Amino acid sequence: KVYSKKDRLSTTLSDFLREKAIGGDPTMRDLEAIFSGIQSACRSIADMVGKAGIQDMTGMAGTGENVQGEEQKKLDILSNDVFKDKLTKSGCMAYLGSEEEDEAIRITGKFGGDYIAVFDPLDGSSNIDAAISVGTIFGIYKGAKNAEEFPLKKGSEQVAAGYCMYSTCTILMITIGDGVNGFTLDSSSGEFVLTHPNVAMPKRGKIYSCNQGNIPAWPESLKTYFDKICRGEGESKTKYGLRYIGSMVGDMHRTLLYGGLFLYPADAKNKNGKLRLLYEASPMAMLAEQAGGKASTGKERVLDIEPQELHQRVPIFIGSADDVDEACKYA
Ligand code: AFP
Ligand code: FBP
Repeated sequence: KVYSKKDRLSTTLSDFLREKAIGGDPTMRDLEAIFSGIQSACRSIADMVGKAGIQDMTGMAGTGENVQGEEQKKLDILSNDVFKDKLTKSGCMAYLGSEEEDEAIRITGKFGGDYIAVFDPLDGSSNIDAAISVGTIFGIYKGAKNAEEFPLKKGSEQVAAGYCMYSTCTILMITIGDGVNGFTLDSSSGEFVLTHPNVAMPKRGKIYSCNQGNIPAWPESLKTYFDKICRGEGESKTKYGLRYIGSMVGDMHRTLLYGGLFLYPADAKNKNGKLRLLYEASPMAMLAEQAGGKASTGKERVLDIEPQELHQRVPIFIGSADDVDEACKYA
């Protein structure tokens, strides 16, 4: 659908989803309920992130390390609680898998449903104390009602995915498998308003985004690729510039809008890269593909990976289609 500026700014996320559910498709009706929970959780997290400094919510929780071997911040825990609560109350969930929980959570009883949500409630949380952008990432799957164990599904089976970025404004970017649309939180009405309809990533960008401190541990072929794009000697003959926040949501938001390449390859220390397949790589890969881009491990499409465990890591090359194709030749 093509939106005029007036249409777009009068379309909230709830309107957008309700319109899609009007045909009576039961999955769309469920997604309406799930996204109602997600937007409510994101509103609360945005509020907490904004007030972290004045409400003593910066710093470590003192709970020790999570299953990733990372110290949990106070806001990691609070965001996780909010996200779990709102998703559960959607009444659609069978399982929840969170970065902050060792094991997946089974939802039964009156709130139990057929869907799986995997999420990182506050990704990039090491940036919070410096008031730098952070975000929530999520992927939604269907078909878990009768599953005895947490069903591990390929990213290509996601029925929806998205992220919410808490930055100069709060933006929720979503896909339900028919393109990517972005909604900005209007803090006066509390509504997410359609500000980024039908997002299309440029086929080629001129920005790369990676932790350059890891380059000495990269494979030699990737170092060659990197040298080439920095000198303007890559396939596009453009000299690339670096932008790296260290908060995947922020780095991916820019990549979706401006194009370019975000990469976290395997290196000598991080044999499978750093980013988590289920609640970082796969949701972002679905968004990238739905916006015309690509996402690869360097060897295979991220969305084709059969996951082995909830917290599995994968190398990732994601962004503009031509940039991902070029980088993968050196991966
Ligand atoms: P934190 O949530 O611990 O800050 O990790 C964020 C993250 O998983 C992802 O958002 C970034 O892209 C990536 O780590 C940055 O990792 P480096 O610090 O190794 O560059
Ligand atoms: P813009 O306001 O045009 O984005 O420029 C920002 C800036 O002056 C500094 O904030 C920033 O440190 C620098 O440019 C980045 O420059 P480069 O693009 O060369 O890395």
